[in-house]
Amino acid sequence: MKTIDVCLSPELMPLYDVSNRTVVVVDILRATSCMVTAFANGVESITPFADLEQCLKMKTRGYITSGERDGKKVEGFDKGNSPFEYMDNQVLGMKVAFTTTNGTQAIEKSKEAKEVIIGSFLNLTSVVRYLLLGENPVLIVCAGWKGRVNLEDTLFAGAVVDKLKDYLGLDCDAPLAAQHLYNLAKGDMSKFLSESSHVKRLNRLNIYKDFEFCLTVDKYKVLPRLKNGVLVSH
Ligand code: 3SL
Repeated sequence: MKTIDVCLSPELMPLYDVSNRTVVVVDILRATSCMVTAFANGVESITPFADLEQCLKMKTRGYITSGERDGKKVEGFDKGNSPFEYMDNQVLGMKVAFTTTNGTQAIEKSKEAKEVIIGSFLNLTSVVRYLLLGENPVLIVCAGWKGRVNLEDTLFAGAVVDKLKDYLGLDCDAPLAAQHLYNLAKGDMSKFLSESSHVKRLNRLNIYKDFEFCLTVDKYKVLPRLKNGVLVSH
């Protein structure tokens, strides 16, 4: 039976052999929600970078540059990490170079996987369908916060596990824990997350509307995937 596992922090990646797995990278608040929004709004590609300077250099090659650290847009970059900056033709047909505190670091750490796709609540069903039809064992990689576990990425992992539990075997207790948490939270995820560390962090930065938007389930059908180091959705 095909299996599904959850890596609750990128720091735990050395424990997993991903060479035969489909990895789903998730950073609900807000990197992967932003990426999914950008593809749904017609971006051509997103090149993820772990390093700020390398990302910024892509400006000279005609890329839109997106840079976030600690929740804030980095000086010199065109855009930050709010999904609302990637809507309404703002990135239509463009190539974006993207770097964030945790999300693009998690993508970087997943590059040895057989394939990498991008997950968020915004494209939950597209992710679930793809995993169901695929042949590879699955690993959901939660971006977390600077190596620490966070609730919102764990809830997304739990939602995926919950929908696939009758078809995929569970590798260890992390998917089980994520699934239980999701079932506790799913009635009101917004309330469940209101005390979480990153929601408090975003609130301190006066970022409120992104949180509710990133919890919207199945707003989009796109499924970004990594091809030769670049995210595309076709
Ligand atoms: O850590 C990340 O990659 C970001 O998504 C964090 S933030 O939501 O932009 O603060």
